[in-house]
Amino acid sequence: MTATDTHCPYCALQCGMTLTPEIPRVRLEPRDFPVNKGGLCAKGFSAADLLDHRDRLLTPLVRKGHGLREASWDEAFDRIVEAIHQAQTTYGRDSVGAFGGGGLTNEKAYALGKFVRVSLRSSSIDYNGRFCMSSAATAANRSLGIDRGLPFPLEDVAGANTVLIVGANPAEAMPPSMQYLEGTRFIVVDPRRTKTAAGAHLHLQPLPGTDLALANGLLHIAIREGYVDADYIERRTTGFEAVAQAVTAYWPGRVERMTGVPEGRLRHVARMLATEGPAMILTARGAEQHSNGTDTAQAYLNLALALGLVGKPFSGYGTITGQGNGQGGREHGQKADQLPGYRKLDDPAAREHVAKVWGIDPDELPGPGRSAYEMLTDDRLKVLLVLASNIAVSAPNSNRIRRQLEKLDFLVVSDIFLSETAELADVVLPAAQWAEEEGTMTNLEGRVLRRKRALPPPPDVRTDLEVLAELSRRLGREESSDPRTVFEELRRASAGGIADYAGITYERIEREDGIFWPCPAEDHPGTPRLFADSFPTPTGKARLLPVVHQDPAEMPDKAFPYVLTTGRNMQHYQSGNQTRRVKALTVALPEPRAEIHPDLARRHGIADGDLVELRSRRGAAVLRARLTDGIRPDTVFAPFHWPGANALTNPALDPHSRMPAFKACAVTITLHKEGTD
Ligand SMILES: Nc1nc2c(c(=O)[nH]1)N[C@H]1C(S)=C(S)[C@@H](COP(=O)(O)OP(=O)(O)OC[C@H]3O[C@@H](n4cnc5c(=O)[nH]c(N)nc54)[C@H](O)[C@@H]3O)O[C@H]1N2
Ligand SMILES: Nc1nc2c(c(=O)[nH]1)N[C@H]1C(S)=C(S)[C@@H](COP(=O)(O)OP(=O)(O)OC[C@H]3O[C@@H](n4cnc5c(=O)[nH]c(N)nc54)[C@H](O)[C@@H]3O)O[C@H]1N2
Ligand code: SF4
Ligand SMILES: [Mo]
Repeated sequence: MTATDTHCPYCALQCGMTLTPEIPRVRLEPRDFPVNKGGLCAKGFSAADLLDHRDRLLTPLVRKGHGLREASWDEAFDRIVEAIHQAQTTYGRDSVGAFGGGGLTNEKAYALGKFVRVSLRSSSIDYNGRFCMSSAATAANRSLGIDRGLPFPLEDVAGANTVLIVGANPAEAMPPSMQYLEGTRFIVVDPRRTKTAAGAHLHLQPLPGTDLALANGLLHIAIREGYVDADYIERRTTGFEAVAQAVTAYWPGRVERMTGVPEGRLRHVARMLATEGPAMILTARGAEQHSNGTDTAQAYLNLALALGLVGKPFSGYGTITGQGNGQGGREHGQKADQLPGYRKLDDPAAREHVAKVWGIDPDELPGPGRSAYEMLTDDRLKVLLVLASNIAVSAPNSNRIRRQLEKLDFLVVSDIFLSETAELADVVLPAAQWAEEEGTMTNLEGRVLRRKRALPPPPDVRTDLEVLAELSRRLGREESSDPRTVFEELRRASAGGIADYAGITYERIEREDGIFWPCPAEDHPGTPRLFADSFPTPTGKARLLPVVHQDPAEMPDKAFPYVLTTGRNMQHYQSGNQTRRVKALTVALPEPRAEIHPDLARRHGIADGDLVELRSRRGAAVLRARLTDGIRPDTVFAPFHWPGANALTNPALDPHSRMPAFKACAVTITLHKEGTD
C-alpha cells in the first residue's frame, strides 16, 4: 500500500501527516512538515478513526415524518431541486441560501460561492468564519489593507524575544505550535490561567471584554515613556495623532479599574514590548469574539504600529486563524460580501473580472448578502444548504437558531456524521472526508497546502464538489467536480486580487512545502513575509484608527451576576461532531466542564463535580463543575464542544464585522439537583 503525505483534518496549523491504507485500518503517522516538525496533538493522532467510523453517513437520508430514511442520490437531488424551484418562484431568489465552513478546501469554498451567486443567483450566503475570524479580518483590512492572519511564517515567532498573546490558548488549541514559543518570553492575557498561561513569563487576568482598554492603556504608557517609534510612525503610518489623543484617557490607574490588571503589570508589559524586542503581538478569539471585537483587534494593531513592530524581522502583529482552512475559506467567496481573490462584491471592477471568468454578465451577479446570524434568523430565508458546519451547536443563541432551522421550508445538510444540525434536515447528504479527496488548504500562515487523497470514499458517498456540480447541472449550468479543474479556475478568478493564487499550482505546492500567497505568477516565489517596505493601502501606509472601550453588550447585573466566557478544550474540536465520536478523545474528556472559582462555588454551595445550571436571558445549560482557582471569581468558562454553551451566548453583533459576542454574556449559577432536568 502506498503512503500519502497530507495534512490533519482539523485546525489551521495543518500539521503534516502520512496516511498508509492498511488492513483493517489506515495507519496515520506524524510527518516532518515546516509547521509541526513531526508533532501532532491528540486530535490529529486519532483523526483516522473517523474514516471507518460506524456512525458515518453512507447514503443520503430524506425526511419521513419525524424521522429520516435512506434514499437514493436521485431522490435526494430531486427533492432539493424541487424545493429550490418552489421557494425561488414564490419568494424570490434570495429565499434560497447556503452556509459554508472554514474547514472546506479552497476549491469547495470557491465552488460554493459560485454556486450560490451563479447557479442560484442568490445573495444569501455566509459561513462559520463569520463566527471566527471576522473581527480581526475587518481590522486588518481597514488598517493594513490585507487580511492574512499571520503576515509571517510561524518560524519567525521563534525569533521573537517578547510575544504578547491576547485571548489565545495555543497550548490547547494548537499544541505543536508551542515549540515556537519555547525560546521567547511570552505574556498571556486571559481571564483563565490556561495551560498556555501556566508556561508564560507573565499572565494578565483581565475581566472578559476589556482587552481594548488594556491595549489603549499599554499605548498610553508607551507614549508617556517615549517608547513609540516616531520615525516609523512618520514614514509608515497615518492617523497616529488621533490615536494618541484617544489614549490619553487610558491612564494606568483607570485601566486597572476597567480591566482588573494591576498598573505595575501594565508598565512591565509596555516596557518589555518596547525595550526587549524583537516583539510580537498575537490575538485570537478571546480578544476578538466580542461585540467590539474589531475595535479590540484595531487597538492591538495601533499598539504594534506605534511601536514600529509591523514589517520588521521577528516582530509584528498577527491573528491566529482557527479552522483547517480558516484562512483560504475567507478569501474565495463564501462570505456574504465577497468574490474570489478577496475581492469585494460591491466593487464594479471586481464584479467585471470575476463575471468574465464565470462567463456571465456582471449585472447577473447579486449584491452582498446578510451576515451569518442575520441570515440564519431572517424569516425570508426559506431553503438552506449547510455545508460543513454544525450551527445548531456552534451558532450563538442556539435555541433561537434551532427554532429558525425548524421553521425553514427545507433544510439540506452535507456532513460526514449526523450532526445536531443534520438531525433537523429534510435531506442529509453523506460527504467524502479529508483523506478521500484532493484539494488545497491555506493554513494560519497563508501557506497554501495540498490535501491529498489516500483512499477512495465509501461507494455511495460523494464529494461536496460532486454534489455542487450535480445540483448546478440540474439547475441548468455545467460545473466541474474535479478539484484540479476548479483550482485552475480559482487561480484565474483570484488573479490580480488581494489573495492572488494565480502562480500557485498543485505541483509547486508539492515541491516547495506549500506556497505563501500572494503569488501572482508561476515564476513568483510567493510571499512568506508581508509589509517589509509598504502596506497594500491606497497610501502605502498603515492606518491607525482611534478606538474607545465599550462595555460588552451584556454586563452582569443583579439578575445575572456573573460573566460567562466560552472556548476550547484540547481534546475536542468545535461543535464536537467529529471528536465526540473518537474514543481516545472522549475517554480523555467525556463531558463539558464549567470552570468555576472555589470562592464563587462556595457562595452557591457547589462542590467539584456537582452539576450546575447556568442560565442567561436566552437559555439554560446543565454541566458539571470543575473548581479551579485559575479563573477569575467573577467569571465562568464553558466549552462549546457539546450542545449547551451556545444556548446561553449573546448574539449581539460587532457593528463592523458582525461577529457575535461569544466571549461575554451574563449568567446565573445554581446547583442542579441530579434527576431534575
Ligand atoms: N482543541 C481545539 N483546538 C482548536 C479548536 C478546537 O475547537 N479545539 N478550534 C480551532 C479554531 S476554529 C479556532 S478559532 C482556534 C481558537 O483558538 P483560541 O482563540 O486560542 O481558543 P479559545 O479557547 O476560543 O479562546 C482562547 C482563550 O480566550 C480566553 N478568553 C475568553 N474571554 C476572553 C477575553 O475577554 N479576553 C481575553 N484576553 N481572553 C479571553 C479563554 O479563556 C481562552 O483560554 O482554535 C483552533 N484549534
Ligand atoms: N460559544 C462559542 N461558540 C463558538 C465559538 C466559541 O469560541 N464559543 N467559536 C466559533 C468558531 S471560532 C468557529 S470556527 C465555529 C465552528 O463551529 P462549526 O462550524 O459548527 O464547526 P465544526 O464542528 O467543525 O463543523 C464542521 C462540520 O462539518 C463536518 N465536516 C467535516 N469535514 C467536512 C467536509 O469535507 N464536508 C462536509 N460537508 N462536512 C464536513 C463535520 O463533521 C462537522 O459537523 O464555532 C463558533 N462557535
Ligand atoms: S494542532 Fe491542529 S493540525 Fe495539528 S494535529 Fe492538532 S488539530 Fe491537527
Ligand atoms: Mo474558529
